Amino acid sequence: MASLNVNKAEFVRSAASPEQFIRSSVPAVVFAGKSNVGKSSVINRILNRKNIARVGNTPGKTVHINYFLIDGKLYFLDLPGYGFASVSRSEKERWSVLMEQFFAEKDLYSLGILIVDARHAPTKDDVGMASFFRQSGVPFLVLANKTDKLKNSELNANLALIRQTLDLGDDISLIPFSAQSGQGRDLLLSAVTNLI
Ligand SMILES: Nc1nc2c(ncn2[C@@H]2O[C@H](COP(=O)(O)OP(=O)(O)OP(=O)(O)O)[C@@H](O)[C@H]2O)c(=O)[nH]1
Ligand SMILES: [Mg+2]
Repeated sequence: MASLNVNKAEFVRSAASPEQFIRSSVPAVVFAGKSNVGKSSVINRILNRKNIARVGNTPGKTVHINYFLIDGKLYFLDLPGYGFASVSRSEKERWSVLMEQFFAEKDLYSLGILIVDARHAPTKDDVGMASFFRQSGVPFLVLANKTDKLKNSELNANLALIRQTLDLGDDISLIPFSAQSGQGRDLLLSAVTNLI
């Protein structure tokens, strides 16, 4: 298997509009999910970094598409989160325009990672995002993040509910994950390393 040195990661760019999107033959992984679900934290965990992707207690911390280049071989894209009720209307509008522009263009990414909250049933927006990924034809997988906040006895039932609500076929991986404890990191790392 190819090797990826995750300790060689750099922030490259924050894209606020299509002319700033990176178009390259280097494979790219997008991290999508509702605001505050832990997209930036998952990236930090994979990269063994505290805060290369900025983490916030305030939902809506990530507002642009942030590009990280890993070992010169792979991009990680930290997307702004959806579904945060108390951001302003113009802010939401800006978000949806940017996301539409991003997802309307072909070949901007080669693997989608949808992060949902392991503790709860997926939201309507999560369901929409999963169905979007499914229809795009680009491979994707789902992380159920924040498992550290669940009892082991609750986890299996929640995973079944997530699988059912998002209508995930048997071919789609659903990985229990904790950006806090590192659960699931090895599985995710091997999935992204497969791209290079
Ligand atoms: N307990 C626990 N907390 C987590 C985990 N992952 C993230 N968090 C916390 O959840 C909050 C949000 O994390 P972020 O990584 O900023 O979430 P995000 O999805 O990038 O949020 P936006 O950029 O606003 O869309 C922070 O307080 C994190 O410390 C996890 O696995 N376990
Ligand atoms: Mg973020």
